[in-house]
Amino acid sequence: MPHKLLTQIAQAVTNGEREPAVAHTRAALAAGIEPLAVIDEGLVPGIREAGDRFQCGDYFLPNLIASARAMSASMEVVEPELRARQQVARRLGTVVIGTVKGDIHEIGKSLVATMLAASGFEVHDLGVDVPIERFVSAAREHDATLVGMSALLTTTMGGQRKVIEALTAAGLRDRVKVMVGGAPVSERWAEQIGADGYAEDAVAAVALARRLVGAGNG
Ligand code: B1M
Repeated sequence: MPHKLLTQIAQAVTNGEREPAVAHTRAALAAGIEPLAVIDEGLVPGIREAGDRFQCGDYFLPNLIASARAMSASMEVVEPELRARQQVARRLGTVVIGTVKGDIHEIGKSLVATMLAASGFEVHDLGVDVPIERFVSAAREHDATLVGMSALLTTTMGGQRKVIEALTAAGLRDRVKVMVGGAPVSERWAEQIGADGYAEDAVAAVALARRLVGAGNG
């Protein structure tokens, strides 16, 4: 059974209660609960419940926005803790990451970016609603070893394929590895569009990125 504070965090996020969500998050960290557990067992179940309620018509967009704000505010509290726990001396590679065009879902992408940075990658986060060409120019500009794309909507997933095609057209595809993720994305989709890998969550994304740059599992 999850710790009471984690249940309270989840409920506050689902209810879109920003101050309580932040307060419970601080309390959980102060109580010694690991930052990743705060995310995976508190914040994420809370936002997923809001999404489920939205899907079945119990919640409207303003509810979803309030939940997302409560989650984002709490993530701001967790992220420094997450980074502080990972002491990494060497640079594993350079990642350019963003959410594809037409898609403004930010939370999961930012979590992946934070975890990659905390694990020793140099990360350039392009934000959300990122045009195809921006991925290409940023990969070139930063001499990226990895390009990461997030998509949360079935209607925007196709943008991942388009970016891969644009990287190929720009002559960069054999220099960068491409990883994709996001709720509607799957291993099969990654294969179909010619990506180098798919990760289900932020922890898996770090393992995948390490594997793609040949850094092992350590
Ligand atoms: Co939207 N939304 N949303 N939303 N939203 C979903 C995705 C949805 C499934 C909700 C639902 O109906 N159940 C649905 C999509 C349906 C579909 O296409 N199949 C949906 C919809 C319909 C919409 C709108 C169209 C609603 C509307 O306007 N009518 C609209 C679209 C806006 C747009 O993008 N153009 C919209 C808007 C919003 C908000 C703005 C209100 C808000 C986002 C706020 C923000 O990000 N700043 C929002 C939210 C919060 C959600 C849900 C509830 C939660 C997403 C989230 O943050 N999850 C979501 C429901 C759901 O996913 N169950 C939903 C928590 C996060 C930690 O998980 O993002 O999955 P996630 O990221 C994970 C993994 O996927 C993975 O690791 C992350 C960490 O573990 N991962 C990667 C992600 N990216 C990766 C990249 C990688 C590797 C792994 O490598 C590069």
